[in-house]
Amino acid sequence: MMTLYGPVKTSAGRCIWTLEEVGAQYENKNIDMRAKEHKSESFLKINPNGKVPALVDGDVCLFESMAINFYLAEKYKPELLGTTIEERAQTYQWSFWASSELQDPIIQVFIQKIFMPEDKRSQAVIDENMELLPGLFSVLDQSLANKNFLNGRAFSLADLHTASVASIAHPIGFDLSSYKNIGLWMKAISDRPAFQKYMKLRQA
Ligand SMILES: N[C@@H](CCC(=O)N[C@@H](CS)C(=O)NCC(=O)O)C(=O)O
Repeated sequence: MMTLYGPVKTSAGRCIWTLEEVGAQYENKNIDMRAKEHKSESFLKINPNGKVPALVDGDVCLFESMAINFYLAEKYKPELLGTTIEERAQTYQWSFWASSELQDPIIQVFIQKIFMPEDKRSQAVIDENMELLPGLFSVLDQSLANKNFLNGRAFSLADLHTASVASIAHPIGFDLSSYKNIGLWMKAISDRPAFQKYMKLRQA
């Protein structure tokens, strides 16, 4: 059976969501981040970066959450990649956009607001990154006009990767209510049984 290492409330969460989407059998091994288990000698053999998630599937050992998801989709549910060259291109485009454009400012604010003790918090870092978000979310909102999903046809890893980052807007206090297309898209995603199972695991 495959083993996915890492707590559901970290980047491992998007892999757990994908595992639920593809319906594969898996075990989720918790890694105690507070105890620095991700830096332990045994875990570094699995992911030499000392980060979660990591996936072990027989002889295959992978790090990077989105790469893990591409592997899972290819192996168990290829339609999640898109069914044509054009749809797969959309999946790559949105996955790279989510990880290289949207994620950084969101995570910078998340670190300041959630992890940093109040006396060490930098309002300048919060402000400069929050300022980037309206532009980024406008791009996403406009791209979703008259579409249920990002590739225009069906739910894919484009949606899963982008939504897994966009959903951090709420905990950092960025209001998405004026982005109507994003609201409808998130509602369609939240109706998915695999997403609901993933959310239940997060709340457990
Ligand atoms: N690009 C990586 C990021 C992995 C990552 O930064 N994971 C965090 C948890 S969300 C982590 O393990 N941090 C521990 C550390 O940086 O020491 C991925 O998507 O898998």
